[in-house]
Amino acid sequence: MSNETIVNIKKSILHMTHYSKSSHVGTALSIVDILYTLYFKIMNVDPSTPKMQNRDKFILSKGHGSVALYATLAEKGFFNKEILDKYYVDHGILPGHLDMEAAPGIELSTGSLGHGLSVGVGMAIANKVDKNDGKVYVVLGDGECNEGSVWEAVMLAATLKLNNVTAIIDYNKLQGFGRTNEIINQENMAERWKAFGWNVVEVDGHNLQQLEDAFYSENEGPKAIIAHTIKGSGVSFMADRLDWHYRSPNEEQLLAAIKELDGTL
Ligand SMILES: Cc1ncc(C[n+]2csc(CCOP(=O)(O)OP(=O)(O)O)c2C)c(N)n1
Repeated sequence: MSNETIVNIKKSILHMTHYSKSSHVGTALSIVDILYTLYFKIMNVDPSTPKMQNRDKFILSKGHGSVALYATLAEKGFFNKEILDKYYVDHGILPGHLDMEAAPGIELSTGSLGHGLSVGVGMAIANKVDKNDGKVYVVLGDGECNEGSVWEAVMLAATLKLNNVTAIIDYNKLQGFGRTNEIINQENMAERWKAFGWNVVEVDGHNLQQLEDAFYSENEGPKAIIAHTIKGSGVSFMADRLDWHYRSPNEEQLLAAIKELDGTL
């Protein structure tokens, strides 16, 4: 049996991309289990006080997956679900890539890949200086890890032994135009992060127990969770299919996807 909250988040993602005729539905479905685990099991956040001083902070560095974060924040109660209808439409509120001014709970504007971890490491340093015990969580795409700037942040966090930052690599093995490891090979992803001095845990990114255990596991320095995921997870005709990076579901596809998700409850 599926988790109802997760199914609701996935349905919102499908509705938003259908209604706005916008893309990145596969990107978003890839990370729903990770976002659910963070927002509903791990992070210290309070939707009624989004700027709480000692809160944990989440950065979706692969900002083109914005619909997944919008849907999760709405489900958690950061804002009214009706605002989801204002995604990527004329006179809308929620833009295609994340804007930290657009709605409560969005910690960083992202969409230009390769910057989220650097900012997250900066936040983690600031928390150490301020003796603030808030933690920082950053989700990166595997294609995004092609960006050199990611590795500058990785090296700095390891040098400073920042145990208050966790990177989650959404390792779905696809990017916008092909298979990640055929574009720039990162097959031994875990070994790479280990070699740079991070504590690494490798999990099935759709297994809630494995995800939760990984977040709770001990770490002396920065932690990287390599989450093996499936782009388009939960909708059989979208799963592991490159074309759903840019396509949006039409009416028929929307209904078929919702029916499939409802069937898992
Ligand atoms: C700096 C930068 N370069 C290129 C792009 C265009 N772009 C958007 S999505 C994408 C692929 C991202 O792949 P991945 O990080 O694996 O995320 P996925 O959608 O597969 O989950 C690219 C290259 C961008 N947004 N920013």
